[in-house]
Amino acid sequence: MKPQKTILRALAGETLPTPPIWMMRQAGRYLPEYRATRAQAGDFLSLCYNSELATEVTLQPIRRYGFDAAILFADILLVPQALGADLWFVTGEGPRLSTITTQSELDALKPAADIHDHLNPIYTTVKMLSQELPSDTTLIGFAGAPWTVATYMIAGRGTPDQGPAHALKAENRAVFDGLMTRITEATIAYLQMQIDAGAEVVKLFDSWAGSLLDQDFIDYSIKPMQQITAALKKSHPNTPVIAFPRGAGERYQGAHAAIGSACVAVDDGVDAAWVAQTVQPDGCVQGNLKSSHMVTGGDALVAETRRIVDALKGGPHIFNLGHGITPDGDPENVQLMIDTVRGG
Ligand code: 1CP
Repeated sequence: MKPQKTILRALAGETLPTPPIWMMRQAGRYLPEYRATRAQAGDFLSLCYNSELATEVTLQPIRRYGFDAAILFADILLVPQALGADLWFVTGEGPRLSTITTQSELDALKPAADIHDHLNPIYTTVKMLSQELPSDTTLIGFAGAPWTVATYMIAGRGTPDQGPAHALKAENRAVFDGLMTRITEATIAYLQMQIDAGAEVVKLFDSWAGSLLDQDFIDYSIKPMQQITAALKKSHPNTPVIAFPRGAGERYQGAHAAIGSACVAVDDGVDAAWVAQTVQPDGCVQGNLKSSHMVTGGDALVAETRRIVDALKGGPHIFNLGHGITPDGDPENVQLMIDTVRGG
């Protein structure tokens, strides 16, 4: 049977007259209603693990804008926490984790099969969403890709150049590879449970893929995402995967085939016309609009949105930003972007 929802049709390879649309970080601090619910939850992690409130913030941008997809409200760092790492958020700074840089620290992590008790509230959120979403809205589940998750587990925080992860890769390949394997196994198990709970699509965020050079990019960004995609194809053959190797540049070419994903999400570092010529012939593409347009708005936002829609109209395309909307984004600019995509 052919899919009915626009996002699923685009992911199945269909070229639509108007691209379906959603936005990375569409539930987030730029929305006053998100800030209110987050205050009610107390802190960010409590919001992630409170299924009612996580469902509420996932639905907020759907109610306000009618996006074609909702993305589960959670975080890529819940998997390290489920594996036994300590995780907390420092206000105004970002995440902090206990670090994994030695064999004994790696050995102390839980097996991948043991993550589900901890992550059960997330599966409950997915179930609640699949019941509450409008019938034409697609539910997207997600996880971090192994390299990106490993960069946080090794450094214990976000890093501008992923230096600590590159250093461990160079100095203790056995621990690095062991950690990558553990994350890969946990990610497969986590996404399988999200799909069983009702996620119709899953997305892999490799936000720091761009700092992997040459063969490392293949070995640590492409291959783990390929392994996860292949495992999901086996267990859940009808669930499309969106892969986002952010910062891949020219290496977006051939990424569909190398990963085996239905869709490749591109950041704003590549040109839409180049994407149309070299990436889109292999399958659905998503992304590309600079997030800063959500801050600045105006004619430039309209012109750039039209340019991307026009460049990618000859193939399967899901309209999105090249990265998440920032907290200083203006909710009215989001509406302007949507009106431009839908209204021409
Ligand atoms: O204060 C707050 O309310 C927390 C801000 C916030 C939010 C809204 C964080 C902390 N995470 C999230 C939600 C989130 N994170 C989603 C929800 C769905 C949606 O898109 O609406 C998703 C998909 C993520 C994924 C995520 N978390 C990524 C990959 C995507 C990306 O942005 O590159 C990464 C790298 C993270 C880690 C993380 N979580 C939060 C922050 C501030 C960060 C980045 C830390 C850093 O390196 O600086």
